[in-house]
Amino acid sequence: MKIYRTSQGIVIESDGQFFLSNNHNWDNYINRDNLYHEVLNEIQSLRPDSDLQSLISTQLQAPINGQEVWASGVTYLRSREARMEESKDSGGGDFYAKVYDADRPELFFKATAARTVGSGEVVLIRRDSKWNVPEPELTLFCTSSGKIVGYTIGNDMSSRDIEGENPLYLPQAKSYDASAALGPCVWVPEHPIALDTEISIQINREGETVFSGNIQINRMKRNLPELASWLFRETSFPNGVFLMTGTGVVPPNEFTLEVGDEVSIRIEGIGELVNIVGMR
Ligand code: DO4
Ligand code: MG
Repeated sequence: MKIYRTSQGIVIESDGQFFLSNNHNWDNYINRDNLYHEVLNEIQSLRPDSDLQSLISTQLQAPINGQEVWASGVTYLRSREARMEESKDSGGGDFYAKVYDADRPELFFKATAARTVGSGEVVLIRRDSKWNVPEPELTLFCTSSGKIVGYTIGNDMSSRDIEGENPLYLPQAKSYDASAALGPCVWVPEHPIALDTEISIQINREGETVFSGNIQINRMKRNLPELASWLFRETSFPNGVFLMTGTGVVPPNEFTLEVGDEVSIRIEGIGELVNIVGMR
């Protein structure tokens, strides 16, 4: 089932039917280890309402409130190659090669809810960067106990020139206003996501596709519970946390985003996250 956050409340989609929850507290709602079964139970006492479908298209919000967004890095070979290329002049390449093979993954703080946008909203590129890309990433929702109960689509917007100049600039390359997009929903399946699930991205500019790519999550070097368990070492998340799991699709080096581009990321089972690129 899918859980949407809208300005009118929490909407549940199950087997093509839509239900409005009586619960309005997003943080309490999603932070439950038995989320799938509890929501399934809840909808037994709710009446389906097909009008809620239009509510989702007009009043959708990012599926985040009191959670933080964290991100994983260099979890796919393609990401390792891309980072090594972009940082070769600064001598930073070795760090990426080492972290790909190390036990401890690269995990970094990405965004608060205030810096995260939902589907249909604008993601930003920085004024002080000339080389920007979206990063399409399967994103986990982990409850406060560390259990993965849901999944969403994430866009880890990144400034490759800032990151490539010096790995210590990573927080500036990755974390700024509207640098994270999540949505359209939190998908809560009965069983963990299938490893042959495909992530795909398309970037359109003035009606033409200027980049597209795809990858299956089984190409990831690490497994999903492993990433979640490293995140929860010594760090607690009272409202649960979103964890982006890294990108396996990186456009060629000559590509950079432009204002007005439309970035569309699809993950089977979850849906589509669509954002327009802007600059302040
Ligand atoms: O080390 C840089 C960040 C890597 C990243 O965001 C990714 O691999 O997705
Ligand atoms: Mg990333």
